Amino acid sequence: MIPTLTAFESSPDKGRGLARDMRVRWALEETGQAYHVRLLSFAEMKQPAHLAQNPFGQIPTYQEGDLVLFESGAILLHLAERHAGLLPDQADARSRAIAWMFAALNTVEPPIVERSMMTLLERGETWYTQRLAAVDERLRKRLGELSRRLGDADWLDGAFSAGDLLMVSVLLRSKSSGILDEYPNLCAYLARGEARPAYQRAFAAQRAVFTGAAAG
Ligand code: GTB
Repeated sequence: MIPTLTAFESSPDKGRGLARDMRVRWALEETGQAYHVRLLSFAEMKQPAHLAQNPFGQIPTYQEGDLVLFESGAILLHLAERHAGLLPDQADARSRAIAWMFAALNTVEPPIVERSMMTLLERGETWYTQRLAAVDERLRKRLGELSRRLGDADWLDGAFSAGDLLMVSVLLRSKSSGILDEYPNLCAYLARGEARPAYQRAFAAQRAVFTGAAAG
C-alpha cells in the first residue's frame, strides 16, 4: 500500500523545503518507501474533506490504507517504528532517539517558529525591535544548549536517527535569522543532514512542486 502525503500546492517558502511535509518526505526517503503526494490549496485545507483528516486544517497528513495521521512528529514516529533506518534496535538507544524527536518539536522548534512568525506578521509594530531582541535571546539560549550537547559529534546520540532528522528539519527554519551562524557545530550538523542522499531526493521532490517540474 503506497501512502499519500499532503503538501502545499503553493508553498509560501517557494520551494526552500521549510514546510513540514519536507520532514515526512525525508523520512520516507530514508526508509526507502514510495509515496504519493496530494497537493492542497489553502482553501482546500479548510474544507470538510481535509478537516476530516486533520482537524486543524493543516498539512502534512499521511494516509496509508485505513490509517490517517496528522502531526508531522506522529507521522515520523509511525514511519520510524515500522521501517528500519530511523530508530536504533537497542531499547534504551531507541528511547533516547525518541526523546530527541520530542526535544526537536517541543523544545527547539517553538522559539524558531515564534521568531519566524514574528518577523512575518509583526514587523510594523512599535514594539517589534524590543520584542525581537527578547525572542532572539530565547533562541540563542536553546541553540547554545543544543550546541554544547552536540559538541563535535556527528549526530545527537550515536548513529543518525529520526531525532536528528527532526532536529535538522527544525533548525533549517532558523537559518535565515543569521543566529545559527553563531554555532559552527550546528551549521556543520545541518550541512551533514542536508548532504544525505535521502534529504536531497526529498528536497528535489518538494522543489519540483514549486518549479512546476513535479510529475503526476
Ligand atoms: N504541529 C503540526 C505538525 O507538525 O504537523 C503543524 C503543521 C503546520 O504548521 N502546518 C502548516 C500549515 O498547514 C504548514 S508547515 N499551515 C496552514 C494553516 O495553518 O492554515 C508550516 C510552515 C509554513 C510555511 C513555511 N515557510 O513558508 O517558510 C514554513 C513552515
